[in-house]
Amino acid sequence: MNSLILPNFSPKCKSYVSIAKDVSWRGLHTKRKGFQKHNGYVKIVFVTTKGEMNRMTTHQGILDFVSEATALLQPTHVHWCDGSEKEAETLIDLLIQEGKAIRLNPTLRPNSFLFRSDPSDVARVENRTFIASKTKRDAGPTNNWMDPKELKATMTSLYRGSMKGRTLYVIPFAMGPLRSPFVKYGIQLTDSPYVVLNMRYMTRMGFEVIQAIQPHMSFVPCLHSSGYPLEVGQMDPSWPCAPIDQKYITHFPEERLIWSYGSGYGGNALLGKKCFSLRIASVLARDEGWLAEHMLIIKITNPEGKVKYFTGAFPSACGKTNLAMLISTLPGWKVETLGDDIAWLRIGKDGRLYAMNPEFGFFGVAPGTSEKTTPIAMPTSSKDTIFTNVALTDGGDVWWEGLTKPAPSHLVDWKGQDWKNSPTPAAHPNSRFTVKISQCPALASEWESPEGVPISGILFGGRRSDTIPLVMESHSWQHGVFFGSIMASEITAAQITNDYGKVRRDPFAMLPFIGYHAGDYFAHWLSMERHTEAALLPKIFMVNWFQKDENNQYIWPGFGENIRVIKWIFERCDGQVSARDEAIGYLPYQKDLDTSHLSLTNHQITRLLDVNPIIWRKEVDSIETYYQMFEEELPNELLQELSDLKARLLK
Ligand code: GTP
Ligand code: SPV
Ligand code: MN
Repeated sequence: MNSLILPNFSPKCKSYVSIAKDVSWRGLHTKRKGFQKHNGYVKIVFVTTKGEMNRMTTHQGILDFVSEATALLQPTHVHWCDGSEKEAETLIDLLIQEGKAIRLNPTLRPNSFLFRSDPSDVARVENRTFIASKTKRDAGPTNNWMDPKELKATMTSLYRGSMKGRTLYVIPFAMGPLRSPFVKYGIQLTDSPYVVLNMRYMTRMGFEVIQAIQPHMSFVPCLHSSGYPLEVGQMDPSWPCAPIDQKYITHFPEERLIWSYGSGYGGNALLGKKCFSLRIASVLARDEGWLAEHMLIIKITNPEGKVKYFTGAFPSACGKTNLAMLISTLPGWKVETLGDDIAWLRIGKDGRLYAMNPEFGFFGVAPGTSEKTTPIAMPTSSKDTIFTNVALTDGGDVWWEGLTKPAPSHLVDWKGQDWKNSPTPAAHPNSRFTVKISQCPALASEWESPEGVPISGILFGGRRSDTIPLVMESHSWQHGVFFGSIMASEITAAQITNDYGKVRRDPFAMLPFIGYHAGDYFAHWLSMERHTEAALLPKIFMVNWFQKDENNQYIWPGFGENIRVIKWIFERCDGQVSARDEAIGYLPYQKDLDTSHLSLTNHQITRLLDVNPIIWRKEVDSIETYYQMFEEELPNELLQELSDLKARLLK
């Protein structure tokens, strides 16, 4: 262990010193060696296994950020996270002691824990998520905008004293492998030990990271408070958070700054994920000429041993993790994982588009995950896993809807209540598991390649019970960007809203994650073609595993069988198969889509690959209406694609 509690005090920040004087350390590092006088300030020295260090960093920006935030938040303790095993153990012991975590049966699920969130704090809160760019125009029509000055004033008063009675954890983290030229750094301050433990799996975090942030390097300051200060004698709930109207998940894109208040859950609180790697990173990407996307990354090997890499953008809870961990049902075809949620894409020296996963772990949806649907997820989460809002079995293991049939006769549900075949779900529909990506047995060996991997094809998808066929390919890059811009999906439990199941447009699966004007974002996607040769860019496909029949049943078996669609896509990228040139794009000839040994009727296969002009004319009308929100900022190329589609449908 090498941990250090307090940095050298910045002489600029007297308030920090006064707080430090009050520290009586009872928490994590009991081996206090003593107080020392240093330049007139009190310095606390702790014993660490790497010897005595009097600071984690000399980076003045980091020191100032921590000390100014400390003065505002007024925590009782400050803890600089080193990311060590020992530190994680200490934190989990503390959480168990406080009744905030449950240790699962170590013989069934070693070193794994269950957390139950407050029932009001179960997913990202899109209507409390803000892009506070200087002008409203720059946030565009898809974001909630607030004036940055006004928002800062509101939040500063919420933040003031909001860590009273709590420890402030300083989490140095990196998005991307440390040796990658594209790595980006962040410093998250949080009062949630649950967040620390999750960040430790989801990002590269701790001592090595802070050492890597050289004094001249920039970092994204990420401030997170659960919004539940503890006054003396006050009871600490098992999941501290603020009421919904006091939750703020906010981004200041010009300053590359993230402020989050009041929620402890997922993308609201693990700030390296959606806030940094998508919302802020999309702004960096626009300025620097790359793409930050809500995408999985997979490696496909065909029976001849030929390898291709693909990315896939599907909205939340629409199958990225499942596809990333697919086990092929076709002999000789293999899928390996490089990422399940976020990809950063850049044009490489050879002109091809390369993808890198900036994350270090999975924060996967639990319900629907089973030996049958996602066999790889089972060993992945068999140990060293944090579960949130799943059910607890009498044997001290976890359970969720879809894991086994029938359900165990008795469970404790995600709210901590007895559950016996009750009609309400035992696990919350957005319950999740957090694990290091390295625990995935299907991980591709090149997952940490510093430059990323060259992409042959991009898949866009969503939940559509009709309209979108099983698979289609775009006519061109521009037509592919049109595909991305018109993506739509039925709303899932991954976001808090009253509109579950309703179809909404979710361009590029990025609706809640584009950190600037979506019209500019479309233009940025179109511009990639100008930075390389069109032939070197990936081909773009739209897929839909979710078509339903008259009885509301999925027609396509999905999951492992999706390899059949991937095979067609692979072979299209290789120029091995031809395609039907339809009004909406290139579609497979039935003979080229391998449906052997599936119990699909001819009628069903035709239906899956059907283009219904009547439905599509309605779709065009709906796209026209949707496009209006972008006004003058909608790139002409997309309007052109829409009018070309309309003309083709009328032929
Ligand atoms: P986020 O982590 O929220 O960004 O989502 P994700 O895209 O990684 O979602 P995930 O893969 O965890 O999606 C889970 C849901 O999609 C579960 O309910 C699965 O049962 C369902 N799902 C995934 N693949 C398929 C499929 O091929 N067919 C059907 N019918 N359902 C699928
Ligand atoms: C999503 O909702 O797309 C997720 C989960 O991946 S969260 O990190 O909570 O945003
Ligand atoms: Mn996601």
